[in-house]
Amino acid sequence: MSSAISATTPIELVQEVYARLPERVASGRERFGRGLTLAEKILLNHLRDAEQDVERARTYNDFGPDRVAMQDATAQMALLQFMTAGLPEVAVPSTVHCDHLILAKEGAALDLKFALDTNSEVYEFLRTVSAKYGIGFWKPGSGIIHQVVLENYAFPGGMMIGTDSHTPNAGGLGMVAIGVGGADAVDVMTGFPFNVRWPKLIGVHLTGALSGWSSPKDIILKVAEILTVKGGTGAIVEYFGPGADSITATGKATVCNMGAEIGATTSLFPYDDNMAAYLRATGREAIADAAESVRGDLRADDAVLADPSAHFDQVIEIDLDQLGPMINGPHSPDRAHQLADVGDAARQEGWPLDISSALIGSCTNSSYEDITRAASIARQAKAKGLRARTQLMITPGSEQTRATIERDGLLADLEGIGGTVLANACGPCIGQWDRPDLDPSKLNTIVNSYNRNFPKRNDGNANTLSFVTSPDTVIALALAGTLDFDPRTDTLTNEAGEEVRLDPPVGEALPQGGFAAGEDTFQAPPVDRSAVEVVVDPQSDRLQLLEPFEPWDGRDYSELPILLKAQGKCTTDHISAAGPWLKYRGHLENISGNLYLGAVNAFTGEVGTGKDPLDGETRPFPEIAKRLHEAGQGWVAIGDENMGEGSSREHAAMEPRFRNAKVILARSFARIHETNLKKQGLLPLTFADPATYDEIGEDDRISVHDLGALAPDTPVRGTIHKPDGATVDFEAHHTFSPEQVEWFKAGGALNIIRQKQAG
Ligand code: MIC
Ligand code: SF4
Repeated sequence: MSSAISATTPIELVQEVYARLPERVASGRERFGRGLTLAEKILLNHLRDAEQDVERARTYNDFGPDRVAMQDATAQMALLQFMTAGLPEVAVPSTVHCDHLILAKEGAALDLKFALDTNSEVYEFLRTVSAKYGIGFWKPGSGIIHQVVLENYAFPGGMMIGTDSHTPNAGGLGMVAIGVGGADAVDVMTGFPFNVRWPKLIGVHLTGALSGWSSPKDIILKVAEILTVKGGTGAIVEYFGPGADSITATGKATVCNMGAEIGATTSLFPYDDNMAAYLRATGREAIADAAESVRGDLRADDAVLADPSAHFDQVIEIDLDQLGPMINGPHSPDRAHQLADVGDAARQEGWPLDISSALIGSCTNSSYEDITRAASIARQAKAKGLRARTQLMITPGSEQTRATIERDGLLADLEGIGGTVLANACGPCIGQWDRPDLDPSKLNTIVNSYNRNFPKRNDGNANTLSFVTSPDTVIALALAGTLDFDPRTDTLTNEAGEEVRLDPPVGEALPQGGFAAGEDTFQAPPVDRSAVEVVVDPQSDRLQLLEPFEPWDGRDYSELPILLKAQGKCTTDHISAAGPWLKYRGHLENISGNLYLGAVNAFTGEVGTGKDPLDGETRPFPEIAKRLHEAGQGWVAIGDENMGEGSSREHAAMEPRFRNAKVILARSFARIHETNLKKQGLLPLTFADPATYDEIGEDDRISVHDLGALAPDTPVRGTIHKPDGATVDFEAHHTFSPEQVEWFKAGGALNIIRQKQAG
């Protein structure tokens, strides 16, 4: 296996996938009695057993993905779990990418040096564990996982999983790329199938073409407005139509990337000339040639295009000619505004119009094309006597992109209007941002080209109002210094006091001089791996070896106290915050110190604190959880809609499990979080009647009955016990498949792998 671990996808792997594609597609058409969408073709081609029963939104199916990618903040827990399985090497090509742990403060060079210093123990662990188990290792400074994957590994018609919710970025190259928790990655790396429910299909028909100030980001901001943060749950979003083919590969990746924000399983575009051009420009001519030979099978069938509604569960029409620039926020990525209207909305809502910081980058928008467009605005702005009126920061997506935009003078253009270039990493997108000059007691507005804008996400400050938009709009707003500016209609006053207007951005899809290689940041696993030692210091406060969780004891859950009833949004950022807590991502006990710190207590409206059922005192949630754990007392957490929205981080499931949670009851769950809970042996349930949520009081207890009979498609019965002895019975739903019921009984999926490996 480790021979296949290189800095690119070997052509043999691609050829293998394409070799079985035509036949799987043909038999799929026969089986369904109709034409196939692209997503269906790729899924059918990656079924472990081609004959498996398949039904949308119903069957759980076993897939064999072509690769696994992990970023440093999630890889630690994934690989700590992998280590306990006792295998000599990973069963599928896998890579680790160091991108999340770099704090943005002074600029690229100093920040990277600081990160290497402060995270040396974790990097060393990841480097050696990768070397030991045959995993490719991308060092700090190599760039954001999804950009590195797009530039090196993604290929049309492939299937991959990644321990990060924005893994669907690779859909820009026509890949089914799914974000998962670490335990799912462990399945695949240990040779087990990837098990996921066969998705529904949402088709997005794109007509017309983008122009002027509109860019691919506006497509997904529009889709987020239409579908909302939960509208894509359990679905693959497939783009098609002439508008789809008019977008560059990196533009398509932007759209697919942010599909994570609508909860979609993944998003993808059909193979086209833009993808071929991108593959060729990134040194993958052989893959482009191979893709050409199965071109028809890398696009939806004509029958689908002729009658989309007969093939998709839902069809959305977007005319790109009519699509204007958009900006979404604050606090939720689906809170959409037309750029022209956001100033009025801000005045109405009391959001500061003044912008405190403008940021370009993240895995969503940091491609060569993105930077050329932004730089084109910067160049003309400088020529017209303008400068950024707010802090402006740029994070290149990868070392290759950074080296190329530096060579082509684009970084200089951005610096020319006052921009600062940060390290090739996630940085402020994940709270790795030190803002010493900010007064945290005052509201402040930031604009960025990122994807998520939940409270506290970027700088840990709940008073920061974050708006997501395209890099073009970020630059325009940075030059204006205010939200209330539309470059299509408004003018700016330059240094000489003249009114000037910005021309629309112009971009280049691919560098004319080819990509510059930049620094070599890849480490292949050594041929002889026997001598590699993986060290985890028992005294470490950043890494901790994992102990298997206890199996279920066969007893029903009786009168469990409630640790938390969350009100409104309870995303993974609310459950297990990132930013300063990222340093504990390899230490389950320490990171459990952040459990539910961002959650809003439905009984009090307070954030992060609740009533301790043991003594009635008010304490931070993680402290109560620790006390319950130490007292051997199981507990329940209650969530509202779309519980666990956002990240793939399985810490949001492992922490409650570690602290002795038994049941997580919610109105609804985000897909990855729900799976993560099941994987760790927890019981995620949804209220059959959403109003049951309202019935639950602070001092109530919850019972769940007949767990021995837990079975697919059968509701679970529960009881709410009131302090005065009254009881309210309720019904709850779940999505356990027969196999997943076994995870529950074993105390987590990993225990099953361990047993199989041992036995
Ligand atoms: C994010 O964007 O929230 C993250 C940080 O990339 C996460 C992964 C993590 O929490 O480590 C994600 O999107 O899955
Ligand atoms: Fe990194 Fe932000 Fe992308 Fe997550 S969304 S991978 S934190 S850049």
